[in-house]
Amino acid sequence: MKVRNLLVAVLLGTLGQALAADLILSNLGEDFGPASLFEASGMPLDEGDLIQIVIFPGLNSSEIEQLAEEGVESVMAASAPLGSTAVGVGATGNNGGFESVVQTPAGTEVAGLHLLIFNAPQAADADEFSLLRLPGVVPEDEVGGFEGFYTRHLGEASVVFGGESEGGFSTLPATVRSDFEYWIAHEMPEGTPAADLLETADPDFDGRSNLLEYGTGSSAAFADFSPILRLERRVTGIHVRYLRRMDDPTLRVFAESTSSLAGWQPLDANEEISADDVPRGFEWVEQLLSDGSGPVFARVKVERLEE
Ligand SMILES: [Ca+2]
Ligand SMILES: [Ca+2]
Repeated sequence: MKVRNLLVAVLLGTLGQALAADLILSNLGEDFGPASLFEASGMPLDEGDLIQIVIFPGLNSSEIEQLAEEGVESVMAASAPLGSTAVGVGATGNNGGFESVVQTPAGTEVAGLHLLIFNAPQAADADEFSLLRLPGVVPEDEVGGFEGFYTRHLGEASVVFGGESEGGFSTLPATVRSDFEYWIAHEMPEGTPAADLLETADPDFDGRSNLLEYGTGSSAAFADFSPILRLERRVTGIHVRYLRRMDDPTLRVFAESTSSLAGWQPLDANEEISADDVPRGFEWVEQLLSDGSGPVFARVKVERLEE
């Protein structure tokens, strides 16, 4: 008898571990009002566009709003996904419609549910997104043997990032901040003295000012030893090659040369641009420096344009 009781307890325990709350999300049905999904242009999102259900562990709503303003990369870095679904799935293939069943983690109460909606089947291919907040808490699992179901309709959501109209919700182009102040605040640890955040400061003691690191793609927080400017000898002569930030219109990143270490001149001839194998917002620049017949010096300069 005792053995049998033990077996039942073990079995129940196993069931309890395996069960999880099922979260059912949709924008189907008329009772909840209109809640279709559109692009910024007003067209329904295509079938197959990605909808990611996420939570933001440890973040409050104003911190989440700030992340959304920074762009989709910041949102994704701070969020944890719960399954994924796509526009048209479970909605008889209708563009702009979806229905999704997602299992929440076993044995945990889930609060702060959000929907990330992209205008492409993969986040990396999307140039528009919206972030919607769902009310309520998904309860803990039913440990008595029945799975918990928690149903939410898109019409109950509120916009964190994106557009909203009578017809539903829409994605918007991502707004990625690319200014120096934003960059340096994320490069340096919290509590860094203000003097170390200046454009002219060199908090990692590698001889490169923060502005130079910002413009040429190195880190303000870690000493960099790889050269900013690489020289390459080719049949046509000696070429320079360097990384240049392109997403900040207040910045000018350019190479200069001199044959006498006096009278540096901007190197503006024969510029070749390549976007291969670069961080987002950067490009490789290659320029002919000299035919190799005499001594020549080159350097990269980063300047702030007058506003
Ligand atoms: Ca430095
Ligand atoms: Ca550095």
